[in-house]
Amino acid sequence: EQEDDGDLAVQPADPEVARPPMYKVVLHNDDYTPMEFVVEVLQSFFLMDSETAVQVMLTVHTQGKATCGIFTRDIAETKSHQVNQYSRECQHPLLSDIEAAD
Ligand code: NFA
Repeated sequence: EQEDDGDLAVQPADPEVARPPMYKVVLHNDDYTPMEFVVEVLQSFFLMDSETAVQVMLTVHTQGKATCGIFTRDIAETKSHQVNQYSRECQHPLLSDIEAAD
């Protein structure tokens, strides 16, 4: 007889199926992109509130780079590509890339 799991997701036995590899989207500093453009990018592509976006932007500015978010590989690649494409369209040199989170 079938047990009722209450429609909760039943986790598979293999932990690498339950927990896929995660990737950081890393934003890099440059000398030309306006700070307010970086804040706008962080708010629109990574759904940060304005205070968090300013903090992360200043970390990139002072440390050279910072993590904007951690996602599965497909999502991380898409976000990074969107940021780079939008920045290029706006004629700013701002760049992101991805790196394995663990
Ligand atoms: N360093 C840039 C400036 O002084 C600001 C910046 C911050 C650029 C974060 C890229 C990323 N205008």
